[in-house]
Amino acid sequence: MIELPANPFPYAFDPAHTALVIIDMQRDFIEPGGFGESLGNDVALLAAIVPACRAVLEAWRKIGGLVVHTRESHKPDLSDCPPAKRNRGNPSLRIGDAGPMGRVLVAGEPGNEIIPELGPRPGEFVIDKPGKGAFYATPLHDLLKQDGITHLLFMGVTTEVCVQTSMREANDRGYDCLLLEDCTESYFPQFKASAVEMMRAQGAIVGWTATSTQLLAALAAATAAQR
Ligand code: TIU
Repeated sequence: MIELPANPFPYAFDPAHTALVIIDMQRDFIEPGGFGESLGNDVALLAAIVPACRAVLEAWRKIGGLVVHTRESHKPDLSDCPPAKRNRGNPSLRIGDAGPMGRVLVAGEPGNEIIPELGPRPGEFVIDKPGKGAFYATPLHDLLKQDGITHLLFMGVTTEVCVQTSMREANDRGYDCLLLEDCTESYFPQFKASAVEMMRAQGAIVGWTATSTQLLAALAAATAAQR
């Protein structure tokens, strides 16, 4: 077991039963011209977490941990996109419309890809999800159960939308979840701060939070102890 300082109390996990879940680090949310910007957001804030996410991903790969990437992604015929989702907020570009990075939030389009810095490698799970949560209408829970996964480490965007929804879904399915605070971001800094606080409140009602530095130190200490 590896234990690290976390909020509201230390978090312990066995890497063999833990997955790193990276939520929606897609060009559609992080680069100009995609879905995030079409909703009226300034996308510049989100790119700042990429180096910290990359450091965690590399360390996690080094210890042989399971990696899950998700993409908010719809089928080209939009049969998995409820009209309520497509029309919500009267965005400048709706899901499925052609934008500067291809059709917005549609599988296979350039904007729908995970940013190259965090691109998936063979053997890692890539989950296309039509909702905000990673478990709704996806095979994720079955895949994690087959691999004996009980603990999830979360990174990605945006904190209070897809990350929080996914972490709540995971918590209800019995996983012990840790959110890496500096590896998640929102278009609204106050929403990130509130989401982080509300998830760890009430004795980790949704899960724990820690920094990437705390996780990386714990992984390094565990690796050194094995030598
Ligand atoms: N709009 C917003 O903050 N987020 C999303 O629509 N999707 C994700 O969080 N991935």
